[in-house]
Amino acid sequence: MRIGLVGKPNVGKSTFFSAATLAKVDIANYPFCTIEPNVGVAFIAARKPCPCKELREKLESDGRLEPVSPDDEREGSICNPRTGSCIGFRRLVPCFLVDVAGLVPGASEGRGRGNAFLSDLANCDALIQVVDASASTDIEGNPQDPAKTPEAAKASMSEEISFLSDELDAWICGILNDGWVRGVRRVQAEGEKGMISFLHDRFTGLGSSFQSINLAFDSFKKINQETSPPWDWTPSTLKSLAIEIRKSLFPIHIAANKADIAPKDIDYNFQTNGRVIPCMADMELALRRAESAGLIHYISGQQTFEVSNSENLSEAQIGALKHMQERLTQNNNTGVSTIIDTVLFEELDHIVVYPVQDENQWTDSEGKVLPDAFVVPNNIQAKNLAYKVHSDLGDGFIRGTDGRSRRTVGSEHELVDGDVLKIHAKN
Ligand SMILES: Nc1nc2c(ncn2[C@@H]2O[C@H](COP(=O)(O)OP(=O)(O)OP(=O)(O)O)[C@@H](O)[C@H]2O)c(=O)[nH]1
Ligand SMILES: [Mg+2]
Repeated sequence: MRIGLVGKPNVGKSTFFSAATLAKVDIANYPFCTIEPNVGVAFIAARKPCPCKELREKLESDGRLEPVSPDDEREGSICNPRTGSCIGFRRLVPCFLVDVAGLVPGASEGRGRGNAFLSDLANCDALIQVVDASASTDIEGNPQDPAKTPEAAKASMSEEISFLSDELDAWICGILNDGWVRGVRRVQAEGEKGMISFLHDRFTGLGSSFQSINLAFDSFKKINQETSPPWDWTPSTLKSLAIEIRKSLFPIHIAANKADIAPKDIDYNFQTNGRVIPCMADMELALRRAESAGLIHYISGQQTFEVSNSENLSEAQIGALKHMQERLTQNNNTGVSTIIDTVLFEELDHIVVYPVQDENQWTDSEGKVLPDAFVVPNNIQAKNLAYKVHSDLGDGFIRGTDGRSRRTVGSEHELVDGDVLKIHAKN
């Protein structure tokens, strides 16, 4: 799973990236600070509590485990995650983020870093467009006076949103145009099937699947008024096909960043490409760093944090923390993990499942409890999950055992969020 961070320069993409991944990257108040893309892993909380909660309850009721002690650093969690972590049954699962260079109008024609920027997005499953809710930067990312009214801020955000989708559309349209003559020949020979396989071939480099191309082509057919055969299609018909392909390959949600210095009372619930979620990336970064340094206890996504040891803090630090708490109270949270969570679990409809080797103890061969948490498409079939764990496990798949009901399940059994599954396979 890979989410791309896109947008004009100087909006806070790298700040968002660094806050979410805690990777050190260059951040600066001038355009094109980032040139080569940064790739990192963000850890996001699974929506359901880790199954180690049920395991603990069972062990406690059997008298095999003492109740959680108040000084337990893991707040009751008893799993052993191989990646990520679990505290208080809040299981963190990995999601790749890509922070790319800023895009400027004309990128698809080679301005800025041109198509190279766009290729950085090729393998992303979804995009988060970071926009400047404060309008303190112009469309090319140069600092300017911030917007004074909510209307001005919204107009500026809308301009950013439409310029970015225009650039993506132009890029996709270019790829489409490039092979169109060949594509049309396939349509002449094979009809619609030829069109679908042409589009699929054309966009595999961008991560297309038959499913995504079919979806795009179906919605294109609904809006396309032109009845002529594809070899006679006008540029504007091709453009509308490109738009549907873009929507299908790159669903976009909007992080309205710098909400801390944006005009008050902006209604972020406006109609656009995707959902708009107000963000304060640099506050998230400051809080996450303070948490790492042991100064505060902060759980990303929450509206509040606790100061661990105020004696070690300077006056200035205490003042800054107080200021951040006020902002957090006003805005609910920093928005950073909220938007990743929305993209991962709602837009991309993914779930978290736990393959184990022992269906009774929920352990692997070394006795590690619930070591793996896989982020997979909702309703994934048991055999497909086996392939994600290891290709041998998929090839040799015999059956599965549901960790809760202990029932045997077949290769086509569909998994739901939080499932624990033992996979039986030939060696
Ligand atoms: N007030 C405020 N400033 C922010 C926020 N997020 C980032 N910034 C500032 O915005 C400026 C640009 O941040 P970057 O993260 O470098 O922006 P970018 O989008 O990666 O920029 P390029 O790499 O040049 O495209 C820096 O001065 C950040 O400190 C925020 O939530 N609020
Ligand atoms: Mg950057």
